[in-house]
Amino acid sequence: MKIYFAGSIRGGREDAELYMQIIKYLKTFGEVLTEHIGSPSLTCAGDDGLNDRFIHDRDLEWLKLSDILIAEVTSVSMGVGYEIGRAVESGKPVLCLFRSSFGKNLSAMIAGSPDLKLVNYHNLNDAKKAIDEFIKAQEF
Ligand code: 6K6
Repeated sequence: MKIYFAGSIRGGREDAELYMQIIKYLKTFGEVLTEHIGSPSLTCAGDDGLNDRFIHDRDLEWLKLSDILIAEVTSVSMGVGYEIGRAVESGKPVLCLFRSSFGKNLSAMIAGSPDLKLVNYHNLNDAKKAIDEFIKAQEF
């Protein structure tokens, strides 16, 4: 199974360590095409040498190749929202993981979408359970 993990980059890297842990768990189910999202060396201000058009086209290609999208949506990120919208439009199963205890409000465009699965969670173990259930529910 090919998995697209989406997490904030320019929206802020506060959760980068958590992304890394989630990606590590996702790798037990299949190939994570966006493993770099968890990298501590990827900063919101940094430049990894790639231009934006290249990143956009490459990431959309990976999204097309993916069987599912799993997004951590606690940090507000325009790119993650865009990827969720593109995945929903192409009929991919989408799981959004949100930590409501963090005190942020989730966009109504995610919280109100009937075309994705939204799970409120508190810690990594909760996230793992949500991932287990979501993957089990898919028909591959
Ligand atoms: C590197 C350092 C600063 O900005 C970059 C750009 N590099 C990116 N590399 C890979 N994927 C990216 C990059 N920028 C955005 N994305 C995609 O959008 C990822 O798949 C993330 O899920 C999402 C993050 O969007 P923003 O709006 O938080 O950057």
